[in-house]
Amino acid sequence: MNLPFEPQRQTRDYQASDAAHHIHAFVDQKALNAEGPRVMVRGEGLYLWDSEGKRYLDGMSGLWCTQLGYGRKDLTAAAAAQMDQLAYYNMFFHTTHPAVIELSELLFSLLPGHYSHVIYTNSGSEANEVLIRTVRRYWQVLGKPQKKIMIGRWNGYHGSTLAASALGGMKFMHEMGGLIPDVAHIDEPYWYAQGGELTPAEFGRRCALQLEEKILELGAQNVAGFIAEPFQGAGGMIFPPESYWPEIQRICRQYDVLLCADEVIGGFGRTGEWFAHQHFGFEPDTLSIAKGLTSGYLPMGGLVLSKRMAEALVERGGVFAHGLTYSGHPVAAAVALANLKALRDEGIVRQVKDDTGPYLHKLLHEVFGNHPLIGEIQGTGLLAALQFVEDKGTRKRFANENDLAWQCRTFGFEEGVIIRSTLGRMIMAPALVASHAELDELVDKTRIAVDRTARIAGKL
Ligand code: PXG
Repeated sequence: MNLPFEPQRQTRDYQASDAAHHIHAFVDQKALNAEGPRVMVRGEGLYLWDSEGKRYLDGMSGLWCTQLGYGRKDLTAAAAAQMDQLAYYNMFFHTTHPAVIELSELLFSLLPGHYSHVIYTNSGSEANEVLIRTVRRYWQVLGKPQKKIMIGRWNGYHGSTLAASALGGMKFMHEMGGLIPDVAHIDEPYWYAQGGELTPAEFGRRCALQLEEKILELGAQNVAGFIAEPFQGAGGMIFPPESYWPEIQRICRQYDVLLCADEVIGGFGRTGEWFAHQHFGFEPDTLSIAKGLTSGYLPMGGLVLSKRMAEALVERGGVFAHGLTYSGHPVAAAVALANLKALRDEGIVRQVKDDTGPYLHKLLHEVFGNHPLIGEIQGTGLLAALQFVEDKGTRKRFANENDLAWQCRTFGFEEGVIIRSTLGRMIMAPALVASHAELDELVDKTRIAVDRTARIAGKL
């Protein structure tokens, strides 16, 4: 064991109890029970240790959220101090508290100037639930209550609760009780898989024009908002062509449809900008945030509103019948404040943009630029996807690309690196504090996992 601690129980004992009590996320539970999940017991910086003492470089920041890495003493100290002082209070019935006020001051100092208000939640799914009601309320206040329909994208991901999964475009989630009325979807801008003979720019415009067609089909007078991730995360870390966002923005403005960016993954420095919409250069009306807001140390999310929306809701809206027990929870707020201060004061976001992001992408292009299994390298900042391909000339993908990617992920675990597999793409999103040496290790171990996968795919 290379551990500075001893796990308190045997791995098998943890696994048996886990199997007895848990339904895990997105998994065949019976199969997982037979295999037994890895039991993670410690984290420090970019590294995790499991109950067997094996060390992993976490190339996914947990679930795209531990911007500062694990084990930050300033965050634990902020939580402990706030717990001592005021462990809980709320924002109901005419009360507030300093932790949430100070967090919002800092949050809005980091955001572009046209945002002014936020409704805090405990998660990204909740942020998107709140989004639907807030957007509909906004149109009611403006005297257009029939504007109710939300348009999302196929293969988008906005969370796992009922309305959030309906906004998302994962059909297998819809089939498991995940649909609500007044939601529609358009295609995702995934050029590599769906672009055919079109250039990326042509394809980006084509995908954006689907929004216009959908709005006209539904009637602009019925459409409340369009929600999308600036780049798709869970759906494969897909970056739209450059032509996409300007056209989407034009269409939303033209038809008076709110542009709602889901920044749950893209927010808080991931792309080298504070928010991913800044990287792509568009101006959403709302931002759904979570994950990196607290570096994942405590659950917290929120819905950020533009001044225009907030002004209507505050000045003309009267009572908004909405509230969560834990909105702006003081301990989560104190941790978020410490987290954002660290990201700002240690220059971490700038470092991702100017130094570590370009360093990672240079490495990836050196190692995978001519790799027989990799057809495309996408991403920016500390965010990258490697596309598996069977035939580079035609961009033909493997029929079993999902299995190959899962196999690659398993090889990664064996090599001591955690990378994420999605349909035929391998994703990395390491903590924003990653050093050059850690990025070297991430790419090197990923290369071993990809080479092993290439061998079973007959490409090496
Ligand atoms: N929006 C986006 C864009 C997300 O990625 C959510 C909303 C929901 O957030 P909560 O906090 O309710 O989970 C997410 C969550 C993956 C993975 O494997 C991605 C997410 C969650 C779990 C796994 O890619 N994203």
